[in-house]
Amino acid sequence: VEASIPEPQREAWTKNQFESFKDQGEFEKEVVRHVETTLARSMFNCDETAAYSATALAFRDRLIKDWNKTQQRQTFTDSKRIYYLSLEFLMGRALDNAMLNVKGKDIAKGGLNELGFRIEDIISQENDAALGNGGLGRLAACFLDSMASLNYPAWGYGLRYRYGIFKQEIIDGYQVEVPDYWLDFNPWEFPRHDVTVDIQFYGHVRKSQDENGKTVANWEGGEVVTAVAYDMPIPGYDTPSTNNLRLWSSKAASGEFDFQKFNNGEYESSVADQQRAETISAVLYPNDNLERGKELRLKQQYFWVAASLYDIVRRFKKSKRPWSEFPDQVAIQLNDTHPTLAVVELQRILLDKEGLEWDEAWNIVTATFGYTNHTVLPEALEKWPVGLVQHLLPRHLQIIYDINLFFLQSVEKKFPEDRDMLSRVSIIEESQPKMVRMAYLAIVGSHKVNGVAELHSDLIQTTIFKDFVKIYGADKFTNVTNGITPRRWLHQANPRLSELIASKTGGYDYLKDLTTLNKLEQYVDDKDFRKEWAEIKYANKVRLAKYIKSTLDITVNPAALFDVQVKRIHEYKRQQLNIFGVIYRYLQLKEMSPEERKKQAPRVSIFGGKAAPGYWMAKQIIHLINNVGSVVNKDPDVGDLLKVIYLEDYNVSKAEIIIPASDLSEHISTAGTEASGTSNMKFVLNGGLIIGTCDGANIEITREIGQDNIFLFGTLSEDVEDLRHNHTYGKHSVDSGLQKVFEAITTGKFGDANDFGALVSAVRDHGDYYLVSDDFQSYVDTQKMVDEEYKNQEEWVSKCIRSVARMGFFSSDRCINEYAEEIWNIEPLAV
Ligand code: Z2T
Repeated sequence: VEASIPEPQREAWTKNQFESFKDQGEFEKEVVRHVETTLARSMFNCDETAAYSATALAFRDRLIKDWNKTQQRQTFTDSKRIYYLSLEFLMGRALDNAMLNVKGKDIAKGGLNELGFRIEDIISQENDAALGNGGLGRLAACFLDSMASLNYPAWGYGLRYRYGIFKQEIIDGYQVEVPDYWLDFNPWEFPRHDVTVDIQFYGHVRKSQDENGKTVANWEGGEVVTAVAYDMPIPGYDTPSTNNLRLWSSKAASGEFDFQKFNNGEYESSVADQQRAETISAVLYPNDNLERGKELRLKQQYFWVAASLYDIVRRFKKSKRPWSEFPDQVAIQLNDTHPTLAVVELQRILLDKEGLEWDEAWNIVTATFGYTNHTVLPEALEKWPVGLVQHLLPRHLQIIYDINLFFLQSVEKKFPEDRDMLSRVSIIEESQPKMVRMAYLAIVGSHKVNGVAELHSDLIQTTIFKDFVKIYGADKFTNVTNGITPRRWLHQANPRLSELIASKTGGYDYLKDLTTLNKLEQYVDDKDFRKEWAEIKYANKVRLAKYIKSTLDITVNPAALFDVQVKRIHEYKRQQLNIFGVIYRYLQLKEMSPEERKKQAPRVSIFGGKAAPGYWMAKQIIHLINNVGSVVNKDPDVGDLLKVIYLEDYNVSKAEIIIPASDLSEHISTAGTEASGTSNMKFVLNGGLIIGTCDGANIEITREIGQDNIFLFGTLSEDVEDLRHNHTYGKHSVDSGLQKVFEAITTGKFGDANDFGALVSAVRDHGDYYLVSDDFQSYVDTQKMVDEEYKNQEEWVSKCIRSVARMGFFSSDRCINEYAEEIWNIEPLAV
């Protein structure tokens, strides 16, 4: 590395190697300096907000040096970079993570104590960076952590939303959305007012001849919006590598036109233009697994993609390499189809701006991109009306048509006798109105397509993309099972368990190679170890119980089984199955004699998660859960045996409290619908068991930890189609246990029966698309097994330890290494 650094910079380079604070004194001095100068306050006046700001700034100073050097090293060595394009990055809080990654948390804890603060209070001052909906956005955040920790030269590109996912309040049992303005004071972002890109929309295409008589396309007119870069440092764990997350913010272009308007006294319309421009990056669309086809969303996508590609191409051009080497320097991963316009934009740049021939350009494009699919749900597959694309991006539509033409010609050549094939695989759906199928465009424009768990990757190859497997061969399609970062999801969220694990596995190196967790297996039968393990779980449950008491004023018994389902509310995730099961349990308890009741295992059913604001059915589910809670929780017949809790505003920082406190968590989607799931991995890694269907990553978790350590139930994905078919032909009657539940609901036991009519009739009268009735018996029986097994605590804890020992596979480090080898062809940069 040294030799590749130009002489003048070499000295500066070798100074300032990776270091945290020398000692507590140095940290305190830095905090005081920031309070007194950067924040212009006196220590006398330093409250928790100021202490947070100063601590964050002190750590930020440390990160900046490593960050700069990482970027310089990548430039000097001219390494291939991976660019991860994602409309969502669900980062959560940054301070705790930064302290742990640079190994400065103990110093900070002591220093803050000395200054009169508790570190947990300071950490909790920070707003979550909640620029995502759920699994897809959190996966992107885990990937950033792994890419930095493994020293890959990687950039994330996204949008700097002024409002992240809304905050959820529960008022009278209903979800209420409150805007999440999170940017008030954000020490983790660096505005780069000098890094801007002008982005064009609308207008028209004029063809002309260049000096060689070649036809060239000129995209003219329309309007321009400026993208401004905001950078966030992404520190790796125990390495100086600090990568960059670049988020684009929109503002009005300061062109001639606006200036004139301003001078002509058209002040109001000039301000209106400004606001219209800023609208592009104003708000995150709050839908998980649903696309609604809004024009502003398409604008967001092109704005972000065009700015990012401009940036990437600009960086490549500095290397003065021939275009043919672009894919040797650049890999771009499409996180779902949201950034698919990048395929078209790169082809446009190469064709219209750089003058390459179609085939040469197209070979570069397809060698550069990889596409990750995250769902098979039809309502989530992106399609844009041709007319809208034509209007907003006229040149792009032409290029899409050309891509489609060449693609269909090659298909016709290969399958001359299959008449329907062309219309089936066409990027343009010949519907009314015509639609651009973004997933097909992403497949055609990429060299690799992957699903996110084995079952999911098999399903996409045999269902929604099966024609493309015929066309391109199976090698283009692959699986990369999702993973999670053990730094945040074990070490940060569950420090005591992390410490216990470190004491038995030879220190914290397990955080860099999670497979070494297997050393724990030899302690499964060690009574003392089991005791310590159980004590930690209990302490985590006490912490959650306190949180429940302080936010909801409900007392829960930490000795009860904590049964948790926290994730976005969606019919396919089947929170309705869970709450119907809870009602069934309640009805059984009510029927029992006091003696019988004494034999029952106490349970706390904990729910959390947001419904998309426009998803009426999901909101009905939230309402039902809350109403059941208000009946059950005050019923003296039931007492501690059953409590039903709805935790408000589930997000990353709350997950860090909830997940370590679970005994049992629920991952009960209709088989074949949940692409992977990632919270299932988090719960098991924190020593909780899971109840789940044979879906997504549950299947691989079972393979790794063994079927004795997981509670599986329900229909298999290969049977789903037949069952649904039976429903539509009326060959179906509602499960008898579930009928009792419905009777309780419809007789008004949980409030106005009319409120929940739709939830009941979805199952009873409208085909039960998510097979709630089919799986009900098996679910209830399996929950009964859980109750029995929980009574034998020694055995239960053994299962938990054994499971954790076998979870090494689910690190996002393993996952990133697979992407790097199989898709990106990229190597870590030694430090
Ligand atoms: C999302 O969170 C997921 C898939 C989507 O498909 C969209 C969103 Cl916002 C378009 C989730 C999957 O539902 C989940 O199974 C998976 O674990 C996660 O992405 C990460 O791959």
